[in-house]
Amino acid sequence: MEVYLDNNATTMVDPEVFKAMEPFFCTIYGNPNSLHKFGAGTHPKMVEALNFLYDGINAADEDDIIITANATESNNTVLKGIWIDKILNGNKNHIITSEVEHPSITAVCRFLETQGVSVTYLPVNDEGVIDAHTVKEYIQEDTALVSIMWANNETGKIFPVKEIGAICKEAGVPFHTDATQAIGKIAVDVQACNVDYLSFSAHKFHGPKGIGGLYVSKGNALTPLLHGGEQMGGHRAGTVDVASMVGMGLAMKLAVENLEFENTEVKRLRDKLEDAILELPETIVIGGKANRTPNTTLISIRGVEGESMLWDMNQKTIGASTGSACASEDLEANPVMNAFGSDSELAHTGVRFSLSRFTTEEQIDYAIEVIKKAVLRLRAISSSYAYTPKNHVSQL
Ligand code: C6P
Repeated sequence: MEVYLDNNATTMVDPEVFKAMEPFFCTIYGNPNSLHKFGAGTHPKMVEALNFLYDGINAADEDDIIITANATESNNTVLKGIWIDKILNGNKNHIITSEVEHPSITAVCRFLETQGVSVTYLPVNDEGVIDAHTVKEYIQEDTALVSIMWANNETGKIFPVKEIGAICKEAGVPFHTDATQAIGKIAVDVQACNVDYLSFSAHKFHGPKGIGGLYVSKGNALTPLLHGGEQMGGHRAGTVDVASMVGMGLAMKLAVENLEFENTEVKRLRDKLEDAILELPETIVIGGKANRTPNTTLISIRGVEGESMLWDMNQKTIGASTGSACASEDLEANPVMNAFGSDSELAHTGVRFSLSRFTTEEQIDYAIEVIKKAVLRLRAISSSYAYTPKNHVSQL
């Protein structure tokens, strides 16, 4: 049996989405900016896709949704746009973010620091989230942007975006949230949360790879990252990948329709898997169980290297991860676990399991069986497990 439990890295394209994309490769293939019928023929489905995206995040008609290549591009567009417009050409010089953002935020912030920008990286509390009031404490006169993710990709922890949005609104500071891991898992409402910029990637919610979006609230347009043609109203140059845009739109619609299922059935299977692993001694859910996306669990299994666990599971055709897929070749301790103040052993023992609406009960039963055996095997040969005090983990 094959079991894919790495849906926070990417998801299978929903077959319905794939079917909707197919005509746009060999039949309706015109350039949407061409004036002839081949170009115009793409428009109805593009408009429909855009409407699904607006509805999916409750964007207002006057707001903008820019189609990008992925969340990485959306995040870069916001941070670099703010830098150009509010810092280089304005009187601001400070950005607030968190210590546990995806590298497409933190690496850009590190780059901006080399350019003289001051960045505050807020730590997470014991539960793995930012306390909204710390955002308020750190906002300064020259703060150009607050960028805090909606949900963490490794722990699944949901951040208090509504409170942060309200704080930013009151302070007159633009608020960006990376909602890449929230869409399709929990309800996302940009208006209710006073969001100015929001990033997402279609492949995290059963759409295709290579396409994403950036929501921009009315009046908050930024200098584009990509200059060129007049596509996207001049906000993002380059011919739009129509097939992928159509796929992303439908994937968003289906994601919203499946939210209830995600928060009942997918959550039930995640909890079943988690509870079974937690029956093993000296295992903990990093950040605790409260307030998480329904599909994710990051579990530390003392004495078991995350990579060894992945190896054993892979032998039995189960795919999971030790954290972010883009850092999986990096043998440094997991930065998210470090942000919790975990010790170095714990930081190497996390395994992330992320389910989807396509995960089945049989797959979870099989995974439980394999994981339990793997933990016993790996602990039996682990010197660190044999020789350190048994209550080590429970003290954390
Ligand atoms: N996280 C993970 O395994 P792209 O690659 O641009 O489609 O998505 C980037 C991205 C941005 N923000 C968050 C919160 C994300 O989780 C990701 C992708 C994957 O956790 C791959 S590194």
